[in-house]
Amino acid sequence: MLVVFFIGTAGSGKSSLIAALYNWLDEQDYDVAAVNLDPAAEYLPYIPDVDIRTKITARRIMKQFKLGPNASIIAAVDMAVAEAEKIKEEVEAVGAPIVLVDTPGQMELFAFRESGAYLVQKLSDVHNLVVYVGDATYMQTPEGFATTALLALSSRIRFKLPQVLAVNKVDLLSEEQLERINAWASDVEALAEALGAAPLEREIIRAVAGLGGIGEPVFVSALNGSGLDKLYYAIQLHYTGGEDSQLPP
Ligand SMILES: Nc1nc2c(ncn2[C@@H]2O[C@H](COP(=O)(O)OP(=O)(O)O)[C@@H](O)[C@H]2O)c(=O)[nH]1
Ligand SMILES: [Mg+2]
Repeated sequence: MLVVFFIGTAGSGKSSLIAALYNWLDEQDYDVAAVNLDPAAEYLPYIPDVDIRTKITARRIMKQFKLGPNASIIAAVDMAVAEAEKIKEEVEAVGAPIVLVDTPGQMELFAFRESGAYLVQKLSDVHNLVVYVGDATYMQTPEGFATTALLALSSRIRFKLPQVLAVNKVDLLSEEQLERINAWASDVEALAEALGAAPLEREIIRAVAGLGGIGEPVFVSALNGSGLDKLYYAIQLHYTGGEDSQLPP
C-alpha cells in the first residue's frame, strides 16, 4: 500500500487536489481510497472512504468543551490519536493500493504538533509520501515562494518522509509567472537575487534548497485537472523507485 499525505497551509487546495486526483485515478481504473483526517471539514469535494468525522468532529468538541475553533481542532487531532489503530484497520479494509490522506486545513495544528506526526506514522504503510501543496498565487512573489519552501522543509523535518512539492492553482497564473516560479525553484541564486536577500538569508535559502525544501515543483490545477498526470508520475516514482508499471501512456 502507498499512503500519500497531503500537507499544506489553509486554502492551498489539499482537499480539492485529493478530489481531482481521486477522480483522475478512478477514470484510469486505478483502485484508490481517500481518507479524511480533518475533523473541522464542513464540506469535502470528494466522498471519503474513511472519515475521522464519523468519530470526532471539531464542532462537537467546540460545544462540549466550550473551545474556540483552533483549540477544538487541536483537541480533536489529539483525540484522534486514540482512534489511530481503528482508522488504520478501516483503511486496510478498503484494500486500495493507493491511499490519499487529507489533513486539517490549518497546517500548524497538524504538522507542527506531536499528535499529527503520530497519526501520520500510525497510518503509514510500506510506501509513504507527503505531497506538500503550495498555492501558486502565493508563490508568485519571491517572499511567498521562499516562505512556502521553508514550510515545505518544516513538513519534511516533521514527517521524515519523501516529499513532492505540488504547486496548485496554476490555472490562475500566466505562463510567465509560472516560468518565474520554475526559475526560483531551479536556481537558488536567482531566488536570493529576487528577494534582495542579505548574506545570512542567502545562506539560509541555499541550505533550504540543499536540504530538499524546494525540489522540483509539479505544477497542478485541482480546478481544471492540468498536471495531474505529472503529479501521479512523481508519486509513482517514490513507489516504484522509477520502474513504473502502472503509469498511463
Ligand atoms: N482556481 C483554483 N482554485 C482552487 C484550486 N484548488 C482549490 N481551489 C480553491 O481554493 C479554496 C480552498 O481549497 P481547499 O481544497 O478547501 O483547500 P484546503 O484547505 O487546503 O483543503 C477553495 O475555494 C477551492 O475551490 C485550483 O486548482 N484552482
Ligand atoms: Mg481541506
